Amino acid sequence: MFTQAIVRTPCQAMIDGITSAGMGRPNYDLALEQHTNYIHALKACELEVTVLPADEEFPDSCFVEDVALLTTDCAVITRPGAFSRRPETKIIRPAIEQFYDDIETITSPGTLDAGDIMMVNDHFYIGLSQRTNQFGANQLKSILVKFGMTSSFVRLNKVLHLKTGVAYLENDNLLACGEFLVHPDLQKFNIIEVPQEESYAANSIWINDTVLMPSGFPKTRALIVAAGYEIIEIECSEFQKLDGGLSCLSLRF
Ligand code: CIR
Repeated sequence: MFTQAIVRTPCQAMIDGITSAGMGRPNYDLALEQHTNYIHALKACELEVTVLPADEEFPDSCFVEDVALLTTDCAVITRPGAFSRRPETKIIRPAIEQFYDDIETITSPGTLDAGDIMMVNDHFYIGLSQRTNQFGANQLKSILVKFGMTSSFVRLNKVLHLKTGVAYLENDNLLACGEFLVHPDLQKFNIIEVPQEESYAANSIWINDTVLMPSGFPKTRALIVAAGYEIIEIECSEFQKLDGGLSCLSLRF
């Protein structure tokens, strides 16, 4: 179970955030409204939510998931692969210090975005991506070993982050699409296959037996309901325009 979440209010500069989506610039007011609804959904899942203030210096800073990995035993501040996002680690640290005594860090030449990390109990799948390199992955593996946790690497080729394409929904259920459907290391799970035309819905999140998913993906919704989950749908079009999704917008622990 998770009890806490950390989010950061989107800043107006988000309209200049990094993107490859080709969907146009986000509408800031709509993004704020969607973010508020997101916070309500986290609270509806029994989480206490720490809301950090918008920071105009960092357009992508609402995507807090990438700058830290919070486990039951340790916190790790990452070193984001995108140069413009590296200083976001400094502004997240004070919030994490409220909850963790020992904080580990990923250091140069390592890069790692925690959007590439999928937690399955005490095992962590680490995506090797455009943002997470082998140095960063090796560093994280060593940190996790110190705390009795294991990890394995998953190379990805087609999407930004590992969790762009997979979401662990607990109880051995894995929501997956695209290249991850056939990945040998993931075949041990009950795979819930997200249809290609709904691939954005693979970035859903399990929180205390409820699945938060983006709205507008009826086939995936039906599959998740059939697997026995309660669902909360959230409109997140403005974050999709920045290659972001529901998981990226919070740290849950
Ligand atoms: C970026 O490119 O870094 C942001 N525009 C989107 C980050 C999305 N984060 C995630 O998938 N974990």
